[in-house]
Amino acid sequence: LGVFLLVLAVGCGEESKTIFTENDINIVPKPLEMKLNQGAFRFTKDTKLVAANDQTQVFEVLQNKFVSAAGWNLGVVNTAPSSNFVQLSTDVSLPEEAYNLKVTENQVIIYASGHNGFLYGLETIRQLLPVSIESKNVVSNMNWDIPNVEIKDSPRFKWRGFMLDVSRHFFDKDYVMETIDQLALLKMNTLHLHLVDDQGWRIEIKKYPKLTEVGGFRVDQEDKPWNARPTPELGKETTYGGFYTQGDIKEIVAYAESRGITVVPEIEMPAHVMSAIAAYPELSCFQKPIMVPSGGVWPITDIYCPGKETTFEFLENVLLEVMELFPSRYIHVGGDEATKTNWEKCTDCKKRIQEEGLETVEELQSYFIRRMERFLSSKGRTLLGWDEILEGGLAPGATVMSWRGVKGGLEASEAGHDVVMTPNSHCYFDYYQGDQDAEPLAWGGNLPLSKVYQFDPVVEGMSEEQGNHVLGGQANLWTEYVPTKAQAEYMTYPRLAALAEAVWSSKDNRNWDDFSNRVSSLFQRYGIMGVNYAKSAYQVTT
Ligand code: TNX
Repeated sequence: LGVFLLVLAVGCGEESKTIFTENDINIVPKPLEMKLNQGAFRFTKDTKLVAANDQTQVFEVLQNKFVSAAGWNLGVVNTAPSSNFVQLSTDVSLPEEAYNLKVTENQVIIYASGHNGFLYGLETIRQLLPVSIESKNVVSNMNWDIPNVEIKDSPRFKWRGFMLDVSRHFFDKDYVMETIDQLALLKMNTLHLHLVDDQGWRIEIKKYPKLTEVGGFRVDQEDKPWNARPTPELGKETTYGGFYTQGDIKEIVAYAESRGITVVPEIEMPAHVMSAIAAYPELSCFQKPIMVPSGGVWPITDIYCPGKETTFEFLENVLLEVMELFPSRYIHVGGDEATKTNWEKCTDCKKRIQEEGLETVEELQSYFIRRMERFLSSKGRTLLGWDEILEGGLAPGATVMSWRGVKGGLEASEAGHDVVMTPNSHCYFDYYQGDQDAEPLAWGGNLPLSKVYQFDPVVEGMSEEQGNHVLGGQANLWTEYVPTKAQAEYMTYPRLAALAEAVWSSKDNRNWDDFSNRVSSLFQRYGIMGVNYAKSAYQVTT
């Protein structure tokens, strides 16, 4: 009978499965624990995806991959057949975002307590599959095998973020969606959108239409160093701009949610808001008409006036619309780089200082942020701001994003506040990643892949208690010198992979040589997906 079955199997065209070794496994970020067993599971056109009805959406990414790369529409069912299936199995004892994966000859099971854990288990399966799974065209003669493994995995930090500055240059909805896909591949869970800055207001606010009609567009000026548009016609003024409608935002937020990602909006205040003041000059101290600048303005003195009640009414109305659109617990209010010379001269500001018993304009900024914090917390949200919000006294309940190195993070966590670490030394993707003469124009600085890899959100000098206040880390892509999607991808990948591992993997599992081996498989995936990653990363490993 044995011989008969063997002949039958060969006769049916059953090829032997791939034999995997440790070197074939290139998961980024590195899982917590992994054991490679002998044998493999083979996906076929009959493989079933098994889950309860309310979980089936989780399969979307893998399903789409198989449709494109294999031409198979894998069936989704509620109960497992006897073999050849991938099943989601709820295990409430697992922490949020954790998952266990067990691959055997005939079945694959992902254990998790909820949505994100299942998503991450499936992203791991995607990375265990041959890189051709990323293909947009059907690849024939492929064996879609994955090794028999047992993986136990969970993230080190709960905030694994990426910020995209859509103000200095505008990136359309499609690019934001693509970014979400790339974040999901790396098990990142937070997309911070920098929606407001001097150079452009990028979110529709129904109550104040001029914010986008006027503030969403600028006239490029050739002599401005930040005017890095792709092809400005020399000698001619060109209008540059764009914004997301509320409909676009709803689509982005829903798509991100389906991929396990929270979108955190940033509405800058009191500075970096010339676009808003260009639209509504009454928001500034002296109501001087200004234009949306096309390039850098320094110092930033055209800022909101905290002397007038109408400024706060405006901001509260804006935030009400923003909160309607973004379910995120955290609302980022910026707070950085406000030069307060107008506040020193403004009668309303002086009056406010006196009435509130304040002494300095720094304390007036603190008053400003505290008011916003009270407003946001009355709506059940948490205020998040750049580390300048520490100046003049931090608002109770505020969370701090430490960007000017780690000082702000140390100080805020010491005072018992939560922090997100995003020090420019390790997290600023607008910095050069290789030899400045060979690289395209960038902001400055030097941040090769290997340095991103060294990033640790918990820094020297933090007590255990302070460490517990570190929610995680985040990379920021400021786009003064990033005019196109291709350039944005070039600055983001593969550095985002290094950052993802820094915020996901355990400290013990982090090893640069091991990472650089694994990342080459990711390069192949980026290549197939058409992502313009920085190939120069190969040359800048030290
Ligand atoms: C500082 S980081 C800024 C941004 C610039 C960036 C350039 C921060 C809160 N403010 O406005 O784009 O440096 O690296």
